Amino acid sequence: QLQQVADVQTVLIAQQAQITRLQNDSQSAEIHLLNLLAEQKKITDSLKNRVAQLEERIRTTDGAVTCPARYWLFNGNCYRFSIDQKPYNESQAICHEEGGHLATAKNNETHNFLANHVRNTTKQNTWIGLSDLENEGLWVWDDGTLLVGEGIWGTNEPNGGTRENCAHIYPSKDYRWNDSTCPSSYYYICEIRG
Ligand SMILES: [Ca+2]
Ligand SMILES: [Ca+2]
Repeated sequence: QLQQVADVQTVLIAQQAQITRLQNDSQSAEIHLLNLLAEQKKITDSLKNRVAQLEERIRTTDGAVTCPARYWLFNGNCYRFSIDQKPYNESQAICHEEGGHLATAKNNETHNFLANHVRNTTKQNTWIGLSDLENEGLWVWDDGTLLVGEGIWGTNEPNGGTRENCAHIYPSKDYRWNDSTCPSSYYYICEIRG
């Protein structure tokens, strides 16, 4: 029986040693984990700072222009590409409420910026601010100025006469313009002058 007691003691001592070892292991694993977490937080913080800096630079690179949230800066003006589709007049009202108007594209550079964005995102019909609603054939920008020159129409456009009085970027014709029926629901682009 003494022998049995001695055996049990030996087993207990061995188990105690193992428990101590496991405790030490888990302690150092915990320390390691805490170090990793601290390291990760440092990296996350520094990335956040960097992103904030870059966003700030994008907003302010063009002179002193700052665009509202969701607006992109291009050549001193701000543009927002909608994520919803609306008839022309509703799109127009939304842009006006935001303090701007539907986007104008008075030169190739601006047209290409807008068209490329559509090409790289929705690839769908997208209203710009150009219509001949008031006088057939007289195209007026949503800022009240007249279209000067030919415009950047797709082949054989505009072709809709009094039936089609609102212009949009038209993926089917190389992302140039088409006159379409104003009640159609398309994506739209708002512009705020910088
Ligand atoms: Ca027309
Ligand atoms: Ca047309």
